[in-house]
Amino acid sequence: MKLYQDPQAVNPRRVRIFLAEKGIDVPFENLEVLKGGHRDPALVAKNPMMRVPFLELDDGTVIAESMAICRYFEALQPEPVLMGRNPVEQAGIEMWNRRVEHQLLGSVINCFRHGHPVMVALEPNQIKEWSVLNNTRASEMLGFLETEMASRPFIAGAEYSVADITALAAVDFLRAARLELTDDHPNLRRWHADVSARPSAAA
Ligand SMILES: N[C@@H](CCC(=O)N[C@@H](CS)C(=O)NCC(=O)O)C(=O)O
Repeated sequence: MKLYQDPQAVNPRRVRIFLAEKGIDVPFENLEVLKGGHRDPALVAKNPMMRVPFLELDDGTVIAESMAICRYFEALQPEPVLMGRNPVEQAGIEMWNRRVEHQLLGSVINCFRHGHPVMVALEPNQIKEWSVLNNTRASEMLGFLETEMASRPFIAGAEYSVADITALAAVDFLRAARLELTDDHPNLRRWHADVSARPSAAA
């Protein structure tokens, strides 16, 4: 088994944190996305979508998409539970993970991809207005989450879950959208300090 990933990229970090929380050791094959490492023909043959991370199993099966990889490991090793114990928990965590993934992480990534000169390497047709709009969306989502986090310790409820992992990766990537947690986000700052103190955050 091998995880193809880029140590600098935000989506692979989600899987690295997930694996660290589970205490699962998977060998990494590191590549540099900004230098086109993921477009090497031998890798494209395995992973035609040309995105990282992707997981190659010993029988050659390839699993791409960060959350699909996390689901695989959750099924393989349920403890500690990161995706819910019962249908209601699972749905709630899925709901928050998707919200954070689409409205925060996705917005930060789009702001960066369409607004930063270095990202021309991956986004040759940058649309500056799309970058600006996504900056606003990310900022609005931070405001939404700030209100939500007044009433619970973790993103999806009383327990740490994969939704916290996605949110941590997104918040630590805010600088790419020229955003940060401020005095307007005391609840998010408290949450961020808590999840950052977990050893997995170093992954
Ligand atoms: N939906 C995918 C997104 C993966 C993704 O976009 N990864 C970025 C790095 S964070 C990438 O490989 N970009 C390469 C490119 O855009 O060509 C996931 O959740 O894993």
